[in-house]
Amino acid sequence: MTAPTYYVTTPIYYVNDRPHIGHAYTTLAADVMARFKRLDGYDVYFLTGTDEHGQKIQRSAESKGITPQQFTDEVSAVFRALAEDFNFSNNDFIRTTETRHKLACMELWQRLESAGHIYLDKYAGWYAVSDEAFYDETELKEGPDGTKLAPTGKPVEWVEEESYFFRLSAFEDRLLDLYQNQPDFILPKGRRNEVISFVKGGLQDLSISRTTFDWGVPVPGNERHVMYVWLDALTNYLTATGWPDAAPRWPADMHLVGKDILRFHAIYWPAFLMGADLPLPGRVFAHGWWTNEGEKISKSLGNVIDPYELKATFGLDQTRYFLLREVPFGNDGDFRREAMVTRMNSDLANNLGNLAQRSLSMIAKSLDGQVPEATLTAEDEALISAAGAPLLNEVRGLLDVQSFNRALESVWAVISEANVYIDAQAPWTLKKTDPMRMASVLYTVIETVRRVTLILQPVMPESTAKLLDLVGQPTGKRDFNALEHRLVPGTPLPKPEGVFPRYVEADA
Ligand code: ME8
Repeated sequence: MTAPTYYVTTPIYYVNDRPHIGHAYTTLAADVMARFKRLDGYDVYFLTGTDEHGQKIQRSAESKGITPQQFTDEVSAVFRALAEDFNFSNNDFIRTTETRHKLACMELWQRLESAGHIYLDKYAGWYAVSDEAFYDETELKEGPDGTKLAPTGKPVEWVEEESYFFRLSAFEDRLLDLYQNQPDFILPKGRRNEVISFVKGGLQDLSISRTTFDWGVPVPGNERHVMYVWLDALTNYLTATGWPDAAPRWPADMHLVGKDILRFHAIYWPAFLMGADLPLPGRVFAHGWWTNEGEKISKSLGNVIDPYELKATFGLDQTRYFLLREVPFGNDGDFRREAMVTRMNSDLANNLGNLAQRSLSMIAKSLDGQVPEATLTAEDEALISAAGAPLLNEVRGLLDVQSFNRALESVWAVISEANVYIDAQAPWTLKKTDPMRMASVLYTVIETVRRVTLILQPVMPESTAKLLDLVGQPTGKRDFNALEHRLVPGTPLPKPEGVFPRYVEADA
């Protein structure tokens, strides 16, 4: 039987910026989806990369006095390194300056053109280079000094030039049908409703080429024009499947994006695909934005959250856990250092770490460091079973709607039960009164730890690998099938060591 496939993407990031929390956050969520699906038996393709064309990048390169190609080579490498440093398991890293991508863009353009969806006209209107987006006069607001600003707060400039247009207005009904027939095409629900009302408000044709700069994919047949950077960027999801050659991985199952770029993914992208007669992705999920200690994050305030600093201060897996546990994925969230420390110490060091450490050190000291022989009671069995198929099913269902925080909550419900169990059974007392019962209790605890650890692998790959070593789970057997087996008594265990350190504030 061939494995079912799963194709998940992140936005491709603009190379004009250092990686910040927003970049790490979306890619982390995609990584967890990808890792979970792999362990669950899927053939997974996980794509991330960099968005390298357009006026914004051209200007950034100019301001540094280097060519856009030099500039994008440098910054793209920084994003590639982020993927490695955060243990992201992407299968591919795409750059829009690659030949494979330019060819895919030109092919998509030609298909749209030959289907009659593209025409040449003149654009006159507002453009925000920072957003690489066109805005209607009615959407603009006034800045403090009387200048006009995009709804995102970014400055806009007046653009008047010859431009190709995509007949977006012709796709209104088909888009509304899509949202209707595929109710979870856009998640979360609140965002879906926003998109629906935007489309119902009427769509204007979209300017899809520019002539006043040249850092982009040339328009086939008219090289004075380069393609609008969003048409170019969105096509990356298709390029990476090998399209226009045989592309069995298309369509993507899931595009993960930030809420600010939902419109491009949920309106423009499906319209382009419909226009080219290509299958549509399964879902676009828009996550919320982080603030820092209650403040909007901005370079000018100097409060950008650096993912590397979080990793250095709290540890990589601790950071990964916090970001997904603290805030529902679709909501905005506030990064508070105090909350980070609490999660690290209470959930990880105390609840999970201590449970494992206590039981494994008793086994090392009193039971020859081997998986104990056990005679299990109904209560023992109940705890072990709760950490098996029912928990996996619950987590699977929650991850299928990107509810990372609730999935982690349900794992921690079982970890808490195991803590209540060990305290009630008090194996440290049984050591003197009933050593056989002590062995069964410790077996029950480490088997439960083994199970929850298997399920937690996608979120904390490094720490769970260490913990699985400590409970004697063979390295080649760590997919979810391992939940159907149990630890074998007599298996020798390595010397226990703590996996989840406590965070201790350095003395000022
Ligand atoms: O938009 N909290 O690239 P980008 C959470 N190239 N997420 C945040 C955030 C915050 N405070 N700030 C930014 C682009 N983000 C395009 C995508 S895809 C075909 C092209 C997120 O480098 C934001 O929502 O600006 C977006 O998903 C990403 O970081 C930044 O992307």
